Amino acid sequence: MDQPPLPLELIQKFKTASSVVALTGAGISAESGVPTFRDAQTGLWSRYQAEELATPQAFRQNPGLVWEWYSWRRERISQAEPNPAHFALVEMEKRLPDFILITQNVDGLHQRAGSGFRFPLIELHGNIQRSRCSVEDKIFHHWQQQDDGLPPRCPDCGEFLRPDVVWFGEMLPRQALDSAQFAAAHCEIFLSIGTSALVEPAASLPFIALRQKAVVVEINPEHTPLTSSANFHLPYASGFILPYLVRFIWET
Ligand code: BV8
Repeated sequence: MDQPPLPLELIQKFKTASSVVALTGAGISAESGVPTFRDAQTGLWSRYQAEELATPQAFRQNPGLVWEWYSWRRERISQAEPNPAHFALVEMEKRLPDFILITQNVDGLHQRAGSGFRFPLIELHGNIQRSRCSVEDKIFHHWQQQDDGLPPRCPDCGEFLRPDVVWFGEMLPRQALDSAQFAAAHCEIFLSIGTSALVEPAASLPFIALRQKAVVVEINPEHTPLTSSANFHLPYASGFILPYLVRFIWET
């Protein structure tokens, strides 16, 4: 695909901007081979909707099934590598006076690409590489996998471990959400990248930015509930357009 037309006004805005926020969703990891939430589940998971497994109710009813789903996802993520979109955001963090990355993703690919080395990387929905005691909330980075088909147990209290992620119907970590909302309320440019803009409260962040007259840019091949309100909609894959954007801003 030849060079995409990037709006000159947007390039100019980036050259003078002092604070930029990027919100990412599952779409930024799609080119790393990590299926998005909208993608159909594959294999034995094809009979389940992600939304029905990522809930406290599902874990209460069938902890083994939910734990197994996360083990399967963790295994797939371990075979994935960050893609050019992840690395383009690391470049932005290097070059911009102020850059906050907010992710809805739990795959840890932004950290593996190097994001968060200079400014906060806000994980709104947790991280699948961590588990926590389902009662005491203590965090574990390693655990002994059982062969009884049930989640491992907390070594302190014996209750099941659970993935350290935010399930549907659960509150987001207060500090992460406060920081994300503050960043959206004080930035000059807000990038919404690879998200269907459906899951709240993350989906409200670009509208907080719009209310304070930030320039909102949506990067998504599809249209979403944000598209009609965004100042710019770049209908391309993030792994294609973000490296171009970085090159145009700092190399032209
Ligand atoms: C909350 C961690 C307060 C887990 C996730 C009724 C009852 C209860 C709650 C609600 C309710 N109604 C509404 C709610 C609120 C609910 C919600 O928003 N539901 C939606 C579905 C309507 N939210 C919550 O429950 C949140 N908590 O509100 O607490 C509360 C409490 C009780 C009652 C009311 C309120 C918690 C939400 C967090 C859920 N956890 N993840 C896990 O991963 O297992 S969210 C999960 O969904 C992922 O994090 C993922 O990020 C997200 C899906 O969104 P996207 O990231 O956008 O991914 P998606 O697949 O949807 O889209 C991908 C996009 O990428 C597409 O648009 C595609 O076109 C694009 N794309 C594809 N390829 C590319 C690309 N773009 C660019 N380049 C590409 N190459």
